[in-house]
Amino acid sequence: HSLRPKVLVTREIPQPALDRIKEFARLDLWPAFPPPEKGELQRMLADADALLCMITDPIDDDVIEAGKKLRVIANYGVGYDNIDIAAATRRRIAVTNTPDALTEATADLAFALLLATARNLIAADRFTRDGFWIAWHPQLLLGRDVFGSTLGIVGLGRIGEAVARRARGFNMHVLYTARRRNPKAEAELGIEYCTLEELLRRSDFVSLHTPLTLETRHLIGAKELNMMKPTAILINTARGGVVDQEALTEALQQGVIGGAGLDVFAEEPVAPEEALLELPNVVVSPHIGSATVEARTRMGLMAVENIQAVLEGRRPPNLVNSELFS
Ligand code: 8YV
Repeated sequence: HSLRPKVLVTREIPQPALDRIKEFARLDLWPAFPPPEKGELQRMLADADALLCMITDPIDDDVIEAGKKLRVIANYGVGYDNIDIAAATRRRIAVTNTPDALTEATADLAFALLLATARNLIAADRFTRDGFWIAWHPQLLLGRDVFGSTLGIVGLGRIGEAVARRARGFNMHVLYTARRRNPKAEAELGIEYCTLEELLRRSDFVSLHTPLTLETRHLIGAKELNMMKPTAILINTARGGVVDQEALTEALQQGVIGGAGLDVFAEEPVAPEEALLELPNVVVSPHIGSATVEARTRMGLMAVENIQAVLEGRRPPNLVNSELFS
């Protein structure tokens, strides 16, 4: 029995995924709360063959070094900016992620934030509950048209494309910018490629869908915010680091842009600064892009499938450091 490999899981993920692990390995599940700190993670990794971790677990060189037996790091999420990929690759440890599993859920949330921000939905809910609805006024809680507006998508990967598909139903004109043009998506979705600057200047809504990399860190700063329309709304369900959050707060305070719907922040998991929260034209959520029962279950099963593949000596289906197993 003790010969079975050990899989360390840093948070309670959906039960079907935990059950699957027990079919081929020993499960070492970190208790519900608080999450493991670096030292504890290192200690627990000492005899682990596989690690299933989250975006809020920084898996740096030291943590990877502590995993003497470690063969695979399965990230519970599509973005893996929390993991030092180069360090893992040097030690020939496979890193995997969970693409596809959360594409539609995250695109749904991007649209939910877009609609909620454009139509002041959260303020309207609070207004109604708090007993302020004592008269009707034609200027009460005026928002902005979504139907027929222009949407700019920054980063046309799986999630960006899924957002573009939704935008068709709202008769939106969709602009996109990406590292590479995608003629197939242009033809299929009727979307228009342009530079970031042109996209920022023309869009009523700008939605971010890039990974966080050295190239995309603070991609949207003061200069870019100034290119946007004063009525434009910024949506971020990607990574907080893609936006210069201080510059965004300032732009919102000064009316440089019209509003923001944010699921991700410069620092997580903590509430963003009061200066941002007190703005009436900002809607926030605590990184719940993939938070549906279905998506999270798929993510769990996918991560476990990747772990099992590596432990059985097979190439995992969602390998990030593709130079391994080549
Ligand atoms: C996860 C995410 O909830 O997939 C991603 O990149 O940010 C979210 O789906 C998060 O990574 C938790 O690990």
